[in-house]
Amino acid sequence: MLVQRKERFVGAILGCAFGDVLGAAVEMQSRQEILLQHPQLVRDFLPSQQGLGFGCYTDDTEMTLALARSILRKKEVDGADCAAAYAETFTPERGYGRSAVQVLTALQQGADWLSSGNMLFADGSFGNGAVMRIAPIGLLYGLLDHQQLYQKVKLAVWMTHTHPEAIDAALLQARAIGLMLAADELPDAQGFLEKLFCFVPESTLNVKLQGLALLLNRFATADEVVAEFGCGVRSADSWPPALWAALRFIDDPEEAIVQAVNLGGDTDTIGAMTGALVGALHGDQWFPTRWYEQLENGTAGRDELIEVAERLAEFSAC
Ligand code: R7I
Ligand code: MG
Ligand code: MG
Repeated sequence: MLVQRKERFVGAILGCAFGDVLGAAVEMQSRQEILLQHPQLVRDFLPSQQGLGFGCYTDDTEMTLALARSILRKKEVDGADCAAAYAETFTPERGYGRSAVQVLTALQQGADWLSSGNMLFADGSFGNGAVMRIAPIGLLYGLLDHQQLYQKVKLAVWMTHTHPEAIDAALLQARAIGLMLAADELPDAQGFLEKLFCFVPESTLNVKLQGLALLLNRFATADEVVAEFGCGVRSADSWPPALWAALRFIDDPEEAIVQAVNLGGDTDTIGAMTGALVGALHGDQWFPTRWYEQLENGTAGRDELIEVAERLAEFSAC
């Protein structure tokens, strides 16, 4: 497997966008509801539920792009600048979480990024808004040692997510993306998970990872994955299913994203997280033409996503 580094950066960022758009039209529908309407699974972009244009991405990709832009302009992960970038980019129509809307509005009005993450929930949000956007950190810093990576992740998410579960999930996804980016052959699922367990000892996510290992080991079905994790907006309910789809369909990135989205629940986010993982491994050669052509391509659309991904790759080589 000889996929170039730059292509893998593009794969991860566009993979995120593809999963986001594919899942957005059925976000928060259960797997049963989706299968009833789409017995052959959702495989094509559908008109948006939220009134977004056809092929438009949501907050998952918007925040990923904002994080990437901030790193590129500061040449490092700067918490204050990340917060400013999220606030600048914030488009409420793109379907942000309830607390996220409040936090980003406050940041636009000058709130302090160090304390903004506790506005709605005393312990911080455990929503998956931190992990959904972490791909740029995974691509650039995913193989740093635990403490260094933790600091980068924390700076990128603290203004919206201070809950340990949200940070742990983002840390794991960043590491997983780093591992995918570095892999020169298709990773073995159990070996891959072994490299993640030590990252979050004695935590909710560690227990979830153990469960995921068992499911992958016995080739569990998508229904069993939904029964085990729920696939809701909570970080610990949605990130493990995204990793399941990536590892279970590791040789077929399009199928991995399709399977992720059709789990139901937080479909755009699960799809986005799976897309970033498989894209970091497979690069850009697998892109389905229909997804590529239909992805929005106005301001901050497909071409800009590709350009930012390529600039991240160049920055990583410095
Ligand atoms: O985490 P966040 O950015 O949301 C991301 C999700 C993704 O599915 C996106 O596609 C988008 O649809 O939103 O936004 P938050 O508002 O921080 O968290 C999302 C939701 O998680 C909240 O609106 C709450 O319903 C729930 N939640 C909590 N509920 C109770 N107690 C998050 N933290 C808590 C909590 O501590
Ligand atoms: Mg979304
Ligand atoms: Mg979502």
